[in-house]
Amino acid sequence: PPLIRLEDYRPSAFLIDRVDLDIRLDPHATRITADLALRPNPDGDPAAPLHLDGDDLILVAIDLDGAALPAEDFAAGPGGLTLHRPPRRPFTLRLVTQVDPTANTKLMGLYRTDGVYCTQCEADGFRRITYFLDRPDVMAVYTTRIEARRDEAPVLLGNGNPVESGPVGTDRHYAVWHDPHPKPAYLFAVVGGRLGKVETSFRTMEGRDVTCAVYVEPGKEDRAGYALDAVVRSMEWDERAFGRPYDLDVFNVVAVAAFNMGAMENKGLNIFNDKYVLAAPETATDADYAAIEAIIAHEYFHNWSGNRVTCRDWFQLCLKEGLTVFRDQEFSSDMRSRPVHRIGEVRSLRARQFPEDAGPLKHPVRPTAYAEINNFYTATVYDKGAEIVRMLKTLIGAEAFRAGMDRYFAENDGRAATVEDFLAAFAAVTGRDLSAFARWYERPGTPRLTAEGRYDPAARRYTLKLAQTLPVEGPPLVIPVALGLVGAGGPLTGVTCPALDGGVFVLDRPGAELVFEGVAEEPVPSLLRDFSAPVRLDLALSDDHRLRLLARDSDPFNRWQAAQDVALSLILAFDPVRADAFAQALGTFLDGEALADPAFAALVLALPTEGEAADALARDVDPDAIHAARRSLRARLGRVLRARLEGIDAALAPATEGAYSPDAASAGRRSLRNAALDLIAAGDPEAGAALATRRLSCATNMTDRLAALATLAQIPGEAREEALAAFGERFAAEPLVLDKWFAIQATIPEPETLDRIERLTRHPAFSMTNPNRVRALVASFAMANPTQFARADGAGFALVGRFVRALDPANPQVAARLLTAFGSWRRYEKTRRAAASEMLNGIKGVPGLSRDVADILGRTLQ
Ligand code: B3K
Ligand code: ZN
Repeated sequence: PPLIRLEDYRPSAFLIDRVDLDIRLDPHATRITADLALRPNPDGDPAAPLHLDGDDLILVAIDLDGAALPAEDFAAGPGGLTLHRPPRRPFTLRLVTQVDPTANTKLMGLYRTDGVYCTQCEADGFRRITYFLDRPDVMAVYTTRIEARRDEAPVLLGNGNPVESGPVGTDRHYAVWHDPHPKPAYLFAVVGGRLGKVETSFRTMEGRDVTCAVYVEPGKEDRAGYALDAVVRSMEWDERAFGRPYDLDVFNVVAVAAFNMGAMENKGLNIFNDKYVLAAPETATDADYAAIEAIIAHEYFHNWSGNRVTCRDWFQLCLKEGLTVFRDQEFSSDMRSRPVHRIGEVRSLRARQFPEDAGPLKHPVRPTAYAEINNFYTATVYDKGAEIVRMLKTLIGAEAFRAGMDRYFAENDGRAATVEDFLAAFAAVTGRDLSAFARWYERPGTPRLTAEGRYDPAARRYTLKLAQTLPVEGPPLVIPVALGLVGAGGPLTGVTCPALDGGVFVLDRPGAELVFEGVAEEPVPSLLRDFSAPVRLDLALSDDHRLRLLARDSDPFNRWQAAQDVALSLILAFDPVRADAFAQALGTFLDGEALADPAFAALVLALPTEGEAADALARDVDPDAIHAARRSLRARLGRVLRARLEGIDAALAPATEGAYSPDAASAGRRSLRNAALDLIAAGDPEAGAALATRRLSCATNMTDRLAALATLAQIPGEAREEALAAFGERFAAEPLVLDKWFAIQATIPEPETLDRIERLTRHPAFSMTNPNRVRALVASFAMANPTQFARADGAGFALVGRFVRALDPANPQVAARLLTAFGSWRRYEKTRRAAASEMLNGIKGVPGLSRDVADILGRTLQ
């Protein structure tokens, strides 16, 4: 597929100031009349024809300034509309198009899910509704009239504020919405359907009364309260933390069953995957509640970072996504435990972004070329993008960061901006040159930070050498390294190091040497505190020294990291003596503070994943060997720590068995108790199975029920099969719960799992047209069952390949996302590598592949 390049960016030849839409909803023949107020762009090419984007459209009529346009003046097809001799003055184009929402299986543009009409326009879905300048730097004021049969769509929603509504004849009705804020087409949305709602009101810091509502499938209103509460908390927080008030009279969230991703920040009308809205203690886990809170916040925060200030072009995607992820992470950290949240952020960065950045799908946070933009909504753009914003804040300090954000919003409000505009605001408030820092946006790959320390007892001096290396040659990055020295009794005091500013050293050269004076004993360096930069750290430390950090460091992140480092080295090379020393240290840690901060303790007990071990190995990966090593380490820890784990289980029983509350402290207690159960089971499967079965029978919430089922799923036998069957029956009418059940079964690390998956595709609740079902059963297998996905006989790869091929004609975005599971295929040992290559090349031969799949495939094989 042809590439679109950043360097080829040109302003549009025309602009559209106003869009008046009249949408007559119909299951198969929805008619859209669009009145577009166009004018030549003074900054654009004055001689260019007018080309409007289109995708899968039927053109019914076209008028220019009220008169039918002669056929020789334009060319129209499903894929676009060109006016050969457009007026060089302001003019109005009326377009009538027709679409079939029921046949729209791509879930882009206007489609129907469970009878509800909804839209998805980012990145390029608006062109599937009408012909348009479908690019984010063309911003217009929209007025939308929606008409439908009242019985089919009693609720009609659009962007902005409701203006009027009323009957049309006997069985139809209409509603008009007006959005005063100019916006790009990707933020357009309409919804029509039978929906229930919960609502509340919020008064902004400016005194505006806003009606906030969450719309869900009728009958599920009692599961929408947590999302609604998260809306209100997000509004409060964005005022407090960033001074950003809401700017319309209504804020609507709609949950739909079939959605390609998590949610979408359409102006005033956020549309959500129902998985990230619906929650009740019996159906949602603590992790679900946390994800709902984070995604509600994320989409709401886009109202400023994305909507009021949008992107000039799609290369600037991180401008809204990285920044908004940073903002939602800060929100969740304020709502929950900051250190615990930070560890979660880094775990997911390492699980998804590090491998991406090390494989064929790697790209700069601001890409320079793309074939299919929907393939660039990646962990790199989102999560590494957020890390860049975090580093900027670390470098300039919280106050300057806030001042820079204020300036960025003030200067770019109503504009389509670039990464340069963002950095310029911070350069202006700090007087600093951020051009070297900007390299983070340009350079793909994860930098490596190497560190080596030397202690001179006579001089009471400690010297620390730091060096950075990048996967690709080039000038150095600006890496903030938060650090400190830890002695046998804890962080050392009385130490001086002039190169440090507020505990942070800024490594902006290939290498540097830091000298600490007044160091009374041999210290252990605690580097990259709070994970101050998205790099891989190479620092040779003994287990004793690492375990000193676990016990004594003041930085919670590095305490957790120390335990992870020891565990990872034991997974990669097992040693019984070291393993027992590690178990001892964990025991001491648990005795001292497990119950004081259960959420943190649960994270310390969670060993690095098999994926992380594979990522550390980087080549000749044998997932079976990693799995076996990790399993035996866990078994050993489970046995050595058995009494303590049982003690934790007993101590937390009263607190976790009472009434359910989704707050972070309660969730933390549940997570520690469930981590204890899982580790007991690792050490003694028989006892674990009995304990998990008992836990299942008395669980009062989905968190505990699912945790027990997940533990049991790892233990082959009757008890597991009975528990799985009972769970499947109990929740037969709950698709979102069955997704968890599909996922648990798809991730069982046993060869029979392939048959199980085939069987489950015939389960009445499974559906190839609902992305959540496909992700639960197939993406979970591909992304979270490393031994079976990468079976040496290639059967796991083949299974996923079949799903990619079957999905592609109907929903290319979901198919392409599934295919990214092969991103690390070259890192396998040679048998598996050959099997993966064969499968990928097989897909390559399929005629008519979508651009989405062809793009991922081409880059993966390259
Ligand atoms: N902006 C949307 C993602 C759109 C994905 C398009 N393929 C949700 C979000 O990041 O907030
Ligand atoms: Zn976003």
